[in-house]
Amino acid sequence: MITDKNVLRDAVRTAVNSVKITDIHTHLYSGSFGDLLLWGVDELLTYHYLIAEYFRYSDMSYRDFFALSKREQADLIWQTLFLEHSPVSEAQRGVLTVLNKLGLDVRSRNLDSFREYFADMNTQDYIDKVFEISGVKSVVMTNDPFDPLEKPYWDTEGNQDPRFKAALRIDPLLNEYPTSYKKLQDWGYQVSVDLDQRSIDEIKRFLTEWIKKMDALYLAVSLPPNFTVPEDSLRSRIVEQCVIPVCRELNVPFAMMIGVKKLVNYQLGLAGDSVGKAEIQTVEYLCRSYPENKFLVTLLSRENQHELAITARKFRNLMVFGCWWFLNNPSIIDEMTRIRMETLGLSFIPQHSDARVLDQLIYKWSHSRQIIAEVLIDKYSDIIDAGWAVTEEEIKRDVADLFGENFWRFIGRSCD
Ligand code: FIX
Ligand code: ZN
Repeated sequence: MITDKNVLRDAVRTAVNSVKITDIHTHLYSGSFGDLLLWGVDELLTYHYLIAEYFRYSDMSYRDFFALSKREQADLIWQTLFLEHSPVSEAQRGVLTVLNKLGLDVRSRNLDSFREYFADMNTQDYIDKVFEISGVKSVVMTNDPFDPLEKPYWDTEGNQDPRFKAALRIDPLLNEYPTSYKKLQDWGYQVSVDLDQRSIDEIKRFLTEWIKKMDALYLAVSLPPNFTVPEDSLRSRIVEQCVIPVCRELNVPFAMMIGVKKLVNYQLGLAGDSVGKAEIQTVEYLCRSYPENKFLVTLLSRENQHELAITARKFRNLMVFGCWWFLNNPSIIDEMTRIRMETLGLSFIPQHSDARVLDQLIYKWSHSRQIIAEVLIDKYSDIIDAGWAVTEEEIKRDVADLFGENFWRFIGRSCD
């Protein structure tokens, strides 16, 4: 039994640093998806987070920047954010962490030498290397049949790498039905824009067929701050009449990622989205009205986090996850993890990476492991001060729960 604080600190850090992670939300693809999988230093440098940060210093026109090659964009970002200013933001620091953990001489500041490291790298070998260094054992992809670049892969060989799991992403169906219904028609689903009963049934068939086709672990959507159910809207009707019944029948969670204000600066593209406070009463309504359904929820606004944790106390069919996007910064990860652990104990999923570039698994998880470990040390210390004692096995159990088992248990599957 551990009661000594130094022994505790070592035991927690060892457990957190060695746990194999299930990363429940990413934008990565297995090697089966060809060029859809992004990796390497130029992809790291042109991550949309860094593009937004680059324009803080640049008066180049958006059009001129996006007309440049990826290499030319990376050169500009490296020069501006790393050489002309110290790279202290989380996304800037992340690039350094990746290069450092790959064993490169970061202090050389020689971008071309970093590029040489990747020049002859084989994709599959690099996937193996990144999984090894990051300590990730499974990632859940974001799989969108409405994406014309991705759908052909699912219509042929699909995913061949068991480390990469699928999640069916349905933003166009829920947020743009008046246009996306035409694609469903093209694919042979008898739907119409007025969402009659036949359309309801056919949307359910689409969801069922694609969840099975992908072996999707959950159904996911990102939603605006004003997302409301119930309301007199196509989205609300599709959620309650199609998504909820199919998810219940197939026993897959509905993952709601709420709070995105799309393209507040449309000229920035992916980097142009922003944040707004969500309506927690919609989460309450869905969890209360559909107790047989399971809901994975992450909210984008810092101001939503305490009420989301409290809502999870009210509904056992709600699993809170991640420090999403603009929240994925050390100061906020620390705050959110403390709020959640003090409110929910260990019954939540503290983090996901949202990685868009394979290499980001290395930094996003290295940084988060460190923060979550320190919160755990404080919480174990508090209960030791109250006369409790913990064992090394219990620490490993708790850490395994936070970094994967809570997810697999919640969805009712094992990490096969
Ligand atoms: O909707 C989402 O899955 C968001 O995570 C993305 O749209 C966003 O661009 C992102 O990658 C944030 O980290
Ligand atoms: Zn995402």
